[in-house]
Amino acid sequence: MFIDYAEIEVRAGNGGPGCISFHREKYVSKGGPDGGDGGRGGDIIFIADSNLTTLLDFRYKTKYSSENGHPGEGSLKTGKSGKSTTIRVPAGTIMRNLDTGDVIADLSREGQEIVVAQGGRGGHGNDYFKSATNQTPRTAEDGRPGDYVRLGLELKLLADVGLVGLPNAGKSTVLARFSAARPKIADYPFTTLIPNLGIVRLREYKAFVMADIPGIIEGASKGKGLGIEFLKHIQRTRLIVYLIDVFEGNIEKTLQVLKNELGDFDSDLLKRPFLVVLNKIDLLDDVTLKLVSKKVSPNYIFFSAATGKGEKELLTRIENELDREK
Ligand SMILES: Nc1nc2c(ncn2[C@@H]2O[C@H](COP(=O)(O)OP(=O)(O)OP(=O)(O)O)[C@@H](O)[C@H]2O)c(=O)[nH]1
Ligand SMILES: [Mg+2]
Repeated sequence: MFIDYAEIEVRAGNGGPGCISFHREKYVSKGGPDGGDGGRGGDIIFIADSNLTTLLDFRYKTKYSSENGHPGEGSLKTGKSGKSTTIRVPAGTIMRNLDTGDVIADLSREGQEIVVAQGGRGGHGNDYFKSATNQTPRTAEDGRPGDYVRLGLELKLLADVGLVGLPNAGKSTVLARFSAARPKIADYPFTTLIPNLGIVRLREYKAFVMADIPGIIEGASKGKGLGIEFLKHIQRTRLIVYLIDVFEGNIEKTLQVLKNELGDFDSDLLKRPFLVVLNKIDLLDDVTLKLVSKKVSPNYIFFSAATGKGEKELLTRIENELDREK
């Protein structure tokens, strides 16, 4: 499981101070107290947004606060409340109070909202303190402090798309092409030792998570190569992309090898929607390319992670599959 994690501090607004004031009017002497209460401080509110996919922003901005309540005023005017701050987090974010360790919220549903820190109540103005024995109170209260909470945010990132292929097929190159992830890429097998994850943005509010995992060889389920323990990282992906080097002598056989290994690990993986992508087409001349395309299923996608040729079709096909799965 990939986990995105961030620690932040939030501070709700303090209540505004109460006001000390006495009623003043021409020809009226000794007006009574009329200091109003301070306004409430603003809250800190979190809301789940399924368009967001990472907690990355929270590593850059770690402190959040809300406006304090405004002071009370004469003529019994209550101060204005401070503005609350609403913070959007990816749906699926779990929030923990770092000081107590308690889980405060599990914002799993889109639009779900929670007030994590409450603004302080405003202080009473002097009008509040008048009594039979004290008709001219000269005291007012300060506002109460707003809540301060240290929060741990945790997001389990589930890959939507898993790249599966023999070593050297170009899986890491694909991830690097489409996302900001920078996995190691090299011209030898087993470059990737642990899964990498990247976010592929399709357009402003549409993105998916792609996982690049180590190469798989025949017998991997029996421990050959790097084994297949890491396949657990794609167990919950919604789409599997088999990436095959177009130079492979026998594309169908390679596909079968990959499927067999996946099936040995978890037969459910074979029921998952999948695409077959033939990579490195930049290395073929047009004539050879045509010959290959006649030999394989018309559903296969021809692509070059190096030049980007065919990327529009690939991304459209991935998007269609993911939309269908929702
Ligand atoms: N010409 C060409 N070379 C490519 C293309 N895609 C990847 N390569 C090269 O193929 C080699 C292997 O690429 P990687 O992305 O490391 O392959 P991988 O599938 O992640 O390999 P492992 O992590 O070892 O399983 C590198 O030298 C890449 O530069 C492509 O579309 N065209
Ligand atoms: Mg790799």
